[in-house]
Amino acid sequence: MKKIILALSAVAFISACSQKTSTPAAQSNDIATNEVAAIETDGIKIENPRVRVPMGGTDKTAAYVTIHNSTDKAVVIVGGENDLSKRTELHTHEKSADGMMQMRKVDSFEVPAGGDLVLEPMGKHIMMFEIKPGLKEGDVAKITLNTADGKKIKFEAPLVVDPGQPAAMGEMKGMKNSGH
Ligand SMILES: [Cu+2]
Repeated sequence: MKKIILALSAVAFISACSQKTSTPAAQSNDIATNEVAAIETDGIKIENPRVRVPMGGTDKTAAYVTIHNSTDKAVVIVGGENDLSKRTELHTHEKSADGMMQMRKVDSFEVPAGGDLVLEPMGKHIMMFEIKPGLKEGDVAKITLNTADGKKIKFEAPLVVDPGQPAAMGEMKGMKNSGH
């Protein structure tokens, strides 16, 4: 079975901090640094992983990433863990009956066959509860996502003050600091 090990260079992480658009794939073959994210699941590629630096006084935050699935089978993510917080949950961000945007815990995310799962501010995200105190920009979270068929998707995500906004939400500037 073919194993794909994806290496994300430090350069890729820096660009993830400052740039909202895609990280050039060409950087993924630079394994000269230690900033390596190993992907154990065949056909899965991690792009633009990042974690929001926790807002002052809170012990929770969220992680975002784009996951590409180049296989012909959907990959279902059923949970995960990380080294900076005690609990990791899968959350969506949806409009409730009264019109407010609310986070909601879900049992799974699907990465469609030949498609992407985009986790982003104001959308689906990886919720991190009971985080370590004192985290700051530049710290790195080691995140593992578990798939329904027992595989693990592992990657490292740098902490950033501004994890960006989805393009479709660009005009909703007032909601930029909603936290998730
Ligand atoms: Cu959340």
